[in-house]
Amino acid sequence: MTGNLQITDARLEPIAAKVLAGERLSADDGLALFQSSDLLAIGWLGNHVREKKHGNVCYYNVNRHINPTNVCMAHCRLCAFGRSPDSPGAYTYALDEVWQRGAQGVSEGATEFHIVGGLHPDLPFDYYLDLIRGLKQRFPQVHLKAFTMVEVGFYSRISKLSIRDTLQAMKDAGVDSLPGGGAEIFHPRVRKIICDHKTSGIMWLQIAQTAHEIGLKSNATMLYGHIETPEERVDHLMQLRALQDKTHGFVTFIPLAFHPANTALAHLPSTTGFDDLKTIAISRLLLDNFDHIKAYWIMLTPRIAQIALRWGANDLDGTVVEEKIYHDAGATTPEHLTRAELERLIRAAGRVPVERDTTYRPVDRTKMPFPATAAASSSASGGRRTDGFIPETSLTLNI
Ligand code: V47
Repeated sequence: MTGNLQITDARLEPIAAKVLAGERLSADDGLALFQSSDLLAIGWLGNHVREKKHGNVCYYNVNRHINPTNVCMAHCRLCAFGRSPDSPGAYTYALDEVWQRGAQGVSEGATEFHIVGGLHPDLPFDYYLDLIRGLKQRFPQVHLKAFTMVEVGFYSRISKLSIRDTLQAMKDAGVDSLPGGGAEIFHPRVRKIICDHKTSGIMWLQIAQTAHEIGLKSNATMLYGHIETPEERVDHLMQLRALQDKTHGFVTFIPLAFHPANTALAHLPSTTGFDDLKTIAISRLLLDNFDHIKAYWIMLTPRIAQIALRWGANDLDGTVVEEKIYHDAGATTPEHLTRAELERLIRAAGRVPVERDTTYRPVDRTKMPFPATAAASSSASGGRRTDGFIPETSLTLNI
């Protein structure tokens, strides 16, 4: 049809024509793409849109994940991370532990803390607000991307504040934006099976809308590769696109491949590389109003994430350092890639690496050099050092 594009699935011809004309795709187009096996044509189209938006640049960031607790009342079937309070392996960090992890992150040059955790039955909302205030006070230069829509819904319940007031309190404490987790698949049929006690899809979208209305940007995700149908994937993407038309508050979309190990859905197979790449490309094509599509290397593996940079993705996420949600679910990827490793992956894909902050401003390391590790970590943590793991039973919470 054009240049290098070769289509073997004739059903993709009209879709390709629309993409090349810059026209919005319909839900039916999305379904046809998911039903097609023409991976090369779909990838070519995803890449076409990606290059129109971002040229040859691929972003990454230096971040640090902090998961304050894995104690969770939701007991989602999809999840291997959450624990009951008295289960082996249950933990909750005292606030000092969180700040110590923050100090470690800063010593590694982190520009972002990505903070998410379980729905703990006993922690008050003030624990989370103090956590944020403490991090902001100690590390004002670091962007706090904290708490999913699901956590916000839970905090609103325990604090008896409205969603708007809960979000406002988080913002006043120092939250800068929200990560995209907890979206899963919005359709109630799927939610009933994989996360029946979790915030509904409608509620997730309402909380995101409210966050955007009070000036908090957020990301969005889609957990795919379990029991959802292609129609339910398309529905999910269409609902995100419709909200983005209203608020323009989403920054990045991250398709998350389901990892079944150690979950109640362990009998399901893992996603395939074919599906991973197709989902990245189709997300890029359907979400025309999202600036960024992230190939989260932790879950895709660095190898597939690298290929995704030519299938529609323009971001690899970050250095991460400590990851629990996927590794509890059997991920065999490393928990940490250095900047040099991320840059090597990007360059080897023929892209130009750009370190970004959470708002996609380039980070200039000549102006923001890496601090000396020992000094930063001991001054910010008062010299205290533990292995960072506190069993729930022996915990003294600083709240
Ligand atoms: O909300 C949980 C998913 C999410 C499993 O916003 C699982 O920049 C696969 O949202 N297999 C958390 N997925 C991760 C997340 C995220 C990651 C990276 C960047 C950003 C961002 C957000 O992980 C959860 C859930 O959807 N999840 N268990 C599992 N077994």
